[in-house]
Amino acid sequence: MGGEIRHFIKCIECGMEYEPSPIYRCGRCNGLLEIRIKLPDRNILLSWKSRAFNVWRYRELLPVDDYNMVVSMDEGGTRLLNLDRVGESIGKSGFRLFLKVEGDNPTGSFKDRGMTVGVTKAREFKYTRVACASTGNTSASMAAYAARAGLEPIVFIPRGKIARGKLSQAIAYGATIVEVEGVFDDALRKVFDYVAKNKVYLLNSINPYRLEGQKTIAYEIYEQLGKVPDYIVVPVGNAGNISAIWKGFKELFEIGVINCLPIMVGVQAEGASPLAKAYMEKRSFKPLEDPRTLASAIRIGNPVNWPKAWRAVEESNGFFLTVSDEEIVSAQMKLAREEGILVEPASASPLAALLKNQDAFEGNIVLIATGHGLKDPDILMKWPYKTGSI
Ligand code: AN7
Repeated sequence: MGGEIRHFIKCIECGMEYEPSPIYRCGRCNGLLEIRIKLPDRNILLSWKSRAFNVWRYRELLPVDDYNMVVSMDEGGTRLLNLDRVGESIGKSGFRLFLKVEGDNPTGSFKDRGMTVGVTKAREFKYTRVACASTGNTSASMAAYAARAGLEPIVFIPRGKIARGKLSQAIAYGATIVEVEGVFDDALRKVFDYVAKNKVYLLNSINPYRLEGQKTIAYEIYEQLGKVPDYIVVPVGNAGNISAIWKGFKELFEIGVINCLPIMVGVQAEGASPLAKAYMEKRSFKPLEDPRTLASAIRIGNPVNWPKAWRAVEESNGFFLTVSDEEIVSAQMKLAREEGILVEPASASPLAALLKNQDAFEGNIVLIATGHGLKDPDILMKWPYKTGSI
């Protein structure tokens, strides 16, 4: 693949179109941007089948024209495991649970799918530095991909509020760490300021290229299940991932690979649920000043991508749910102790939401486990456990 440009950028609010370029918001109306790919026809499935199971298997649907530029670590291709034991313990007939294990990715979270595309674009656009604000996983992922590309990573994090596993990764991969007082939202404001004044490429999920990598979760689920699931349940923080997964399914539908779409369900932690609450209460979105939850990955009060996530849920006839910290930890323990799968707290929120709202679901349900359990060891050390003497 070379030469021919197969995508453009479009504002989701006013429809303004842009050439491929390093922009983050519409110059006319300040709306969020999305990538529009010139879609191939459904025969593309055959090419996919002959390739390795990873993000770049789907390269025709990714906004990179020169495949030689790609910065990759064989990300994606994560396991889709059944949760039959958990399913049986619920004791409800007519449904089957699956978990998409995104902790399988190179740095232990779904962010790697976005970073392989985002860092590739940074290189194409000739940046030498990349930056992000992060609750942890984005910083770990960006730092690793930047290292692999020979770029300089700068991460803005809320001081004292990111899990140890994640901060230690960012340090290990050589990021410059900028600690910001406050919460994630304060760090995001700081990084917006910083990239406006410096030649640094921004790799938060407001960057529409990053979300393109993340949409491959949808393609993989379709291929692994052999059909479209009835429900996709996703933890929501900055609200990029749920938007990306929905975009992935819509593209498969437009190509004609699938003829139905899943219902999208977004889950937020009760103390950090500005989007879920606004949607459930049928009122307009208002950011939350002081988000609180032990699921630090999704401790976000002003999700940048809320308009995209709102639309994803609305278009799919889906809904938002909230779960308490106790429900999150109890779901996290259930996954570990009944299925042998360790995920981080945010990633257990879909199971917590399902356990709490069983009657809202039926058929094949895919829960997205966004990050690995070892990311946040301090939480695990507080779990009760049996001791024995031999
Ligand atoms: C494990 O790393 O926002 O709704 O800065 O790490 O797309 O934001 C992380 C988010 C879910 C929410 N699960 O995804 C960051 C960051 C885990 C996460 C989310 C995050 P979005």
